[in-house]
Amino acid sequence: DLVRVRRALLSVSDKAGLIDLAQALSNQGVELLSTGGTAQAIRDAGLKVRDVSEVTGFPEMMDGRVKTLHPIVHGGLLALRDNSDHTDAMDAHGIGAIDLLVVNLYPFEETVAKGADYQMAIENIDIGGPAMLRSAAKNHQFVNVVTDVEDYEALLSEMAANEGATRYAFRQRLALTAYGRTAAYDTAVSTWLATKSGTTARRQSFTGTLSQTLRYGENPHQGAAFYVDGTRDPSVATATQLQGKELSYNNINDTDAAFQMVAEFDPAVGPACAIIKHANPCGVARGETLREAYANAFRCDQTSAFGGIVALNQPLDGETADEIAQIFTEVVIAPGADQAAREVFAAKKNLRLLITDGLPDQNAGLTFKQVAGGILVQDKDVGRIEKGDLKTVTKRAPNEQEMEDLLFAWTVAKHVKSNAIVYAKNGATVGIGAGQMSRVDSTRIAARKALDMADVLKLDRSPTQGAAVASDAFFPFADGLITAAEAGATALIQPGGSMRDEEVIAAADELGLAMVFTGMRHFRH
Ligand code: 93A
Repeated sequence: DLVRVRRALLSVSDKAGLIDLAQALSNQGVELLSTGGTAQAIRDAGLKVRDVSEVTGFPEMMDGRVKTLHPIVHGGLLALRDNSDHTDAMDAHGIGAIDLLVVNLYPFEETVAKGADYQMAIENIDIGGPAMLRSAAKNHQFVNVVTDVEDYEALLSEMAANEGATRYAFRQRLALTAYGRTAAYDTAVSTWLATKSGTTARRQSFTGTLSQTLRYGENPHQGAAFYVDGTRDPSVATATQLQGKELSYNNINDTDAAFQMVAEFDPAVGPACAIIKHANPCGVARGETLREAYANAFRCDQTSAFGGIVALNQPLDGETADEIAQIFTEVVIAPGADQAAREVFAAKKNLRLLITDGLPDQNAGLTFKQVAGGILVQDKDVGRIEKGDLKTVTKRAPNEQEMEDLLFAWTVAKHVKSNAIVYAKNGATVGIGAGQMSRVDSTRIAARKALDMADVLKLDRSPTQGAAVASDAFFPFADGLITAAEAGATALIQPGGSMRDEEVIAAADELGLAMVFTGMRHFRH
């Protein structure tokens, strides 16, 4: 199954590593063929190379749209070397075998990401490159196909280990990489066209490009990797890591949850902080300063915050970094970090600091969820409730502070796994109940955790006294509401729409609570 590499065609947009590769191939007596710019670069480095146009007898034409789309090229890639019909055709038409193809494509994704106009994007759709990659990959029994600059070295060591030849398994691995690349490429084009025509949720296919092979998945016995979809919206995928160990699978998941949560709070309105554990907030708060926002968020559940993920809606500063550095934190993500903050964290070698150039877009996008046999796609939950959308259903209407806390609690509840119950006071969560199968359990757990914090903080009453409570979906019975009232809550926000709304409202009136309906629900599973 060994294939000796004698003739190679190189056609690359990304010229990184090209000359080293061409030199190494040339040293081993491999004949080099190449297209315009690639041939020029190789020639400039003093190496011998033949132009594809000379081999095909056709010039590159139509602004390069037609360069390699020729039977001499595709015949050389596709011919079965052990089939006499094929070799006869090669002889009859002067087609020479090509046993190594090195191609990387016009940078379509990068061009679009840079905000290129329509025509510019269209010109960056590579046609000849993917055609050759697919031809060579189909014929991997005889042909090596390299599309990833990172595989140049792998190719050279494979050849070095086999006296200038490659083994079948190696070529097969290259072929699957090539098809993965062309599939991702076409999906990027399709996705871009979908964006242009405004039909994002109806894309024909989805793809991701391998960004990082992870040490393991959710647990050490699970293999894992991180694939990115090429979108440039600020996120854990596009963030720059300034320090700390490599992110783990769980870190990436939790950091995403944290950053999406904190992005609900407009930095122009004021600082906000979210602390996340296992994809659920364990403290979210606003503050006069970023440091205060962190401190307020931390006070919600100091126990859970240990080893958590912290997200901020404004660039990290020194005094906030100081405060965060008081306990063990896995990851901090923020839209920037000043010099003082970087110096504080430099001493904390294990802390991963990620910075972005903004906050995620909370007004658009899609979310994906894998189920056995498929992927569920939906619009991101961009639902937002303002004061004017609310309907007061109790005799008492919320006062100003309650109203503010209701809207705050509601915003947090959107990012808590269902059934979600959030108690908030003075712009900070004081109790969070997440992920329970019964709503009343979430209500109890949140109140119970707040009591625990009262112990830790040596308070003479529970922080839920006078709090506002948000429920991500309607209370099916009055029991949850009664539990919240027993914990000292005075106001509630919930979608409404239960068969027993009347009963729940009556209970609220009896307890002197103020309750508003949103008419919108925020399930999150
Ligand atoms: O415009 S194309 O779709 N038409 C072609 O026939 C063709 N052949 C190779 N683009 C084509 N290529 C691409 O040109 C390769 O995929 C590569 O990205 C690029 C290399 O061009 P140059 O060697 O001129 O820098």
